[in-house]
Amino acid sequence: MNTQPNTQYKPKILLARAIFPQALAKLEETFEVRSNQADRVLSPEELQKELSEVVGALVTGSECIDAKALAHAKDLKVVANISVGYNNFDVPAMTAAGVMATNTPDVLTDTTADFGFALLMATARRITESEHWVRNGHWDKWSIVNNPLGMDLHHSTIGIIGMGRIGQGIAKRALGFGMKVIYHNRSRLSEADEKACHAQYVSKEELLRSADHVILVLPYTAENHHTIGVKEIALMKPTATLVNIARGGIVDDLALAQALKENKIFAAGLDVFEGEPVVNPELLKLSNVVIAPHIASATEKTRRAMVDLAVENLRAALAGKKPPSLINAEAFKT
Ligand code: 8YV
Repeated sequence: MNTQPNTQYKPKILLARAIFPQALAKLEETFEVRSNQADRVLSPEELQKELSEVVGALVTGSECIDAKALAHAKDLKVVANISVGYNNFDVPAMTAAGVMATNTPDVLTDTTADFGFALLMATARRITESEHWVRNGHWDKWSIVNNPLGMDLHHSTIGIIGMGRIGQGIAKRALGFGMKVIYHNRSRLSEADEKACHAQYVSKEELLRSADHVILVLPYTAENHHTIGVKEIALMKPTATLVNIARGGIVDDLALAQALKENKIFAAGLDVFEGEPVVNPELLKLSNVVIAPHIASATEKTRRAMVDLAVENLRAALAGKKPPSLINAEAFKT
């Protein structure tokens, strides 16, 4: 019988947020894991200190990985985001520090597209507002006119801003509802992809003017901060809905709240907010906005797949292999 203590060297990694216990147990077989199953968001100072002591880190959109966070991270080789969006990464700073950056594309595409459609339907058909109406005792009779009347989705025009994988997933779902699909994107899709989505490329202004339902699915960058503000909302139809499943900051939340209050548009569905988890109190006062706590990718199956892909990225990077979803190829040294 081997009575020797297990002296196998385990590289130290940071797991910045809580994950599924089985996934943590698996990680602990290979790594010394500085875990945070309490799920508290680390302060920038705590994050900087943690990163100075590890060779790899698994983080989420709540952890900002910039030059300050990396200031003392001399042994750090990889930061794997458990998220497809990576606006929490300063990629040039990571590359300059020789740190590989990875994300989790593909595994959440369908789940997120499903949710985009669910939020759109809830918004257009006033589902959460209706539920509150019933719970608050207002339903005393069936009525043709005196109950929450919504807007149709079927055979209307959906305008998708941001036509990546998730945007295309939403377009394909819209076809089942007989909707006309128009889109705006940094670059136009190939003819084959446009055909597969039956989608027509238009300018942002034309999209805002002609869509019955506008849905935002673009990545957040400094350039598209407040892509939707007072000016853009003014172009929309008074009967239109706006859905944001992309990132807070893409919409000027205060301008949107004001527009919804004045019924400049019909309703909004929001999964993401400027300064989340704090939601602008002006939005919270309104009944024509459906609010969700950033859950577009939140099914158990998909969250497990996101964790698994992030771990695969981390393991590859620490084994000297190219991670499957490497963002900054320049940081990969063979
Ligand atoms: C994440 C998301 O859950 O992947 C994304 O970009 O918005 C969500 O799926 C969130 O960013 C937390 O990391």
